[in-house]
Amino acid sequence: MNHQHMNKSGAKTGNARLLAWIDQVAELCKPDSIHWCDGSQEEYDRLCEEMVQAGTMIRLNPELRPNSFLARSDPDDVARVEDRTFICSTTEEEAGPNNNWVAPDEMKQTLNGLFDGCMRGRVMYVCPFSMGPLGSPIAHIGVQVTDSAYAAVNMRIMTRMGDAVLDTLGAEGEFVPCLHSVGAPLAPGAADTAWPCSETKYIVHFPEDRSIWSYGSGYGGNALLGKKCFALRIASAMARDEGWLAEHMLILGLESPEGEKTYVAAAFPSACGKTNLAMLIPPTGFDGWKATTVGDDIAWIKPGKDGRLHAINPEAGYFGVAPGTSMDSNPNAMRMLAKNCIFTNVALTDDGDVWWEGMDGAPPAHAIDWQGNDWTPDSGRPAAHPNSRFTAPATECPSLDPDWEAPEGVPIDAFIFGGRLSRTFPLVYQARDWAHGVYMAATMGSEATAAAVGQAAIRRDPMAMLPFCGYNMGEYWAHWLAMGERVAKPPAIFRVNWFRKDGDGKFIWPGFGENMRVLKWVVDRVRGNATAEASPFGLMPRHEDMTWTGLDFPRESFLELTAIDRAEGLAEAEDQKEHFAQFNGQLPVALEQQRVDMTERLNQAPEVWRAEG
Ligand code: O2Y
Ligand code: MN
Repeated sequence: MNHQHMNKSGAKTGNARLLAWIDQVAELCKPDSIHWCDGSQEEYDRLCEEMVQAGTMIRLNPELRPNSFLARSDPDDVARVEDRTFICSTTEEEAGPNNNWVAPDEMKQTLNGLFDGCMRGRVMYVCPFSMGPLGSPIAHIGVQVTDSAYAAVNMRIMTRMGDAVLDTLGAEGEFVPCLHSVGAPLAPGAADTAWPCSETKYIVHFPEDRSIWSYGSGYGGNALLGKKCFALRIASAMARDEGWLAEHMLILGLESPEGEKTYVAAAFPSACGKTNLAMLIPPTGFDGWKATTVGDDIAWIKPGKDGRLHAINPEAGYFGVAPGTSMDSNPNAMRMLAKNCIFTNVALTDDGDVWWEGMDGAPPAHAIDWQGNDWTPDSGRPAAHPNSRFTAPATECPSLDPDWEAPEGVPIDAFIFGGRLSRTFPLVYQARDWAHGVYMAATMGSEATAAAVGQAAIRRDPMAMLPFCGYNMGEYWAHWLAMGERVAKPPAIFRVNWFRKDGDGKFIWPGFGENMRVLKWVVDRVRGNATAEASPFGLMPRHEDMTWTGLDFPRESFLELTAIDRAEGLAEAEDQKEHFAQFNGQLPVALEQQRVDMTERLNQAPEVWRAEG
């Protein structure tokens, strides 16, 4: 076996635990060779070129999309696999009803069987990576071992990866071992496929060991282990033990014309437009305001010496959904994708560029779809897979915040939680206090289906963390409640809903850049510059509390958008009972008390409450 960079005297790391783990993994997986990724541009270019030669990636037209590639996955390997994702804590109760659980010993036996010889005929890439700026007190190190060059190059975009991480790790440093295999060993002389993977898939987390094993998939969150597996599932358990928060949140900076900067962190369920909000451009009427991007998906948040919570984006790139991204919905993202990107499962145009549904302009007359077949607008099927993705370096983002790599993070003044709800919930409201805010976040969710008749069921996604919390959600809520006590100045908490519909089923709120109007009220509230009206749900703006320059949004529409129907509110409070009941043994009493208090406020409210002042 060829151990590049790795011999007794010349190893690039003296970290005994890392070297021992690599030896153990190599012995189990039996790769043909081992390559320690240095993280250089040359290495990235070489691996991409090798994948072009192997048919795994297509180089896009360099004149239209310089240094960019298209990969097409196996049609059965196109998304995260939640039903194959496991949290293997010692007891089932520790994992909670929000996770799939198997006893750690039993799972290790299964995995040892699957990983035995799984890298035969392949290169084993060792990718040391830092989640967060190297050396930041909020950052943590991981090492991903993978037999996928696609995973290795994506990890170079999504994390700080390579030799510099080994230097920071040093001889004694801690790291999270992340073992990944596509689960497709190659017999001697056998031809490879463009996207090797296995029908058998396991995405497994051991929160007590702080380790990750992923088998069978080469796609996204299943394979780029720094992201959902480490930065959310394992990190949420670390955060509970160490007194911080690992959250599914974007981080956005908002700078006033006077140069006052306010940072907010916002959680929305997957595919609710987080990247759009993270890269928002203030609309007409907000001259002199700037919105800047720190992160679009994950925030690690620790108490600072100043009594505030400080956040970093642990990632170094964006793995965003392509369909729907356009100059209309997200001009910053479109500019970001001009070069140095990897696209996965989008369509290929005849001039060697990419295309997806919802991109600006007319669809191409002909393209090659995400499965490599001819496609025309009459084909009757999408050209790009609905979960097709771009992987883009953060440094390509035009709205990147100047402090996005500040080692101490940026101070967070507001947490914003949102869902996709066509009724009942107003545009925005503020929590009365920390415990009320935790309750608002713990009960958030989106409609499971369009509400054709009556009230659609809400699929609850507390803090947008349901698929990502690495332990019992009830305990996680208790941790959130406790975090409010750990800092002198906890952020204010808000709920938003961009998706309320009128009686004709039309969205009332224009959304996108206009969401800045809501953010401005949030900023005004945390700075003590705006008043609010107490409603049964929380503190709400009146029409006159918000900035309307540049948008004709009549007071009547605003009242419709913010009205609270008592019967709908009470039905919501009743529905929350069932949600809470799942976490019975671990449900903090403070949250049930908040539910009771809201019911009480609704019972005392008029049939329809309006923000009329
Ligand atoms: O399907 C996947 O593997 C990607 S899921 C994803 C990717 C980027 C950001 N967020 C998500 C998510 O599911 O929340
Ligand atoms: Mn996400």
